[in-house]
Amino acid sequence: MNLIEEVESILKEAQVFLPTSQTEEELDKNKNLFIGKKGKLTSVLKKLGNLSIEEKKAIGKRANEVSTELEETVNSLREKIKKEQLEKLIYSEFYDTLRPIKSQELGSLHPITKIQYEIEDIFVSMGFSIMDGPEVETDYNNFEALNFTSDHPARDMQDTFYVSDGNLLRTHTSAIQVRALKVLKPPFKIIAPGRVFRYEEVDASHENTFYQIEGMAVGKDISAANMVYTMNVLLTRIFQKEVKVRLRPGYFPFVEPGFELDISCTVCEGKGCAVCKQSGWLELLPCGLVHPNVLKLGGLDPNEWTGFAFGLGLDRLVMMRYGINDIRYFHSGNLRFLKQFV
Ligand code: FA5
Repeated sequence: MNLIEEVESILKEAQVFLPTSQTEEELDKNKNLFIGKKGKLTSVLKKLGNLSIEEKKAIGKRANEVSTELEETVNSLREKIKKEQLEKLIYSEFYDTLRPIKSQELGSLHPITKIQYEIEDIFVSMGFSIMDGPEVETDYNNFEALNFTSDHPARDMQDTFYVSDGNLLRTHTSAIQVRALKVLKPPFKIIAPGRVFRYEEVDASHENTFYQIEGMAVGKDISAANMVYTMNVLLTRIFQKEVKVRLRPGYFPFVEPGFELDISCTVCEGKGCAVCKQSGWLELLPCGLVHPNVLKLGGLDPNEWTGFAFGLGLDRLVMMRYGINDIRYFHSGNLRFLKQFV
């Protein structure tokens, strides 16, 4: 084989061999076998020494052409390898979010959230709007504007977590009454569900973090009868039956008159248990007519406007509905407990 034939055979061999490369590294290694410093083409050129100038020129020219052609082959093979690798990567990382999953992998709403949504529906059907407020509140919204002056003894009824900047973790959703009076034009009817915090000794019916739903209606000639009717609609729809309730006087600085609506304990059917502290009754729904001072601080004339307000303890309502005998189950993370409500 003369040298020009050798060059042609190197070209042919390379064109068959280079496409077998699987990776860029392999391709580079294979490329060097043909057109690298120690490659086959270079070793042919090393043999040119004894040939005539014309022959050297002809073989040199052809060797250059072959080298360029192989360089182009390598470039296009490199692109092909890159594309294939990208496709492989995309395919291996592709996650089909719509593929069917096992039903037991699904989570579900917490029983407190479920009842919250139910209550929201009941109140929305009665024309109430839903309001929200922050969990870290000002002393003014949580106490002062609700007629608790700074030295008011009623502040002791709600042991409070204070934040270092003087704000506090709201002890009740009543703080949202103040926000409602600030931003809404009467007449209005709102409910405001939310998480509240108290520095409480935890027991079967007391948590330090629990849920309330506040309600407030402000308008002309709103009376206690409107309030009792609204509470009755709520409880009948939640319990799906007549539940025994009692109304007794209750004291809250922001309502006058104030009431405690108690419900006959559904855990022990009124006989007495740890949840109702053996009394047969559970304090569930404090309520009353909005105090004139609260209306005044909210910028309304109490001679013109009246209203009612209530603060429902959501955790205890859920306990009564399902006969749960300890409030601590709710945040225990006990799946056997939670799965009962799926
Ligand atoms: C209040 O929080 C008043 N803001 C309610 C109110 C609103 C009165 C509007 C008048 C007008 P009280 O501290 O009683 O009131 O709490 C209300 C309800 O929250 C209670 O009836 C009870 O169901 C629930 N609750 C109170 N403390 C706890 C606790 N530590 N753990 C679980 N639930 C609680």
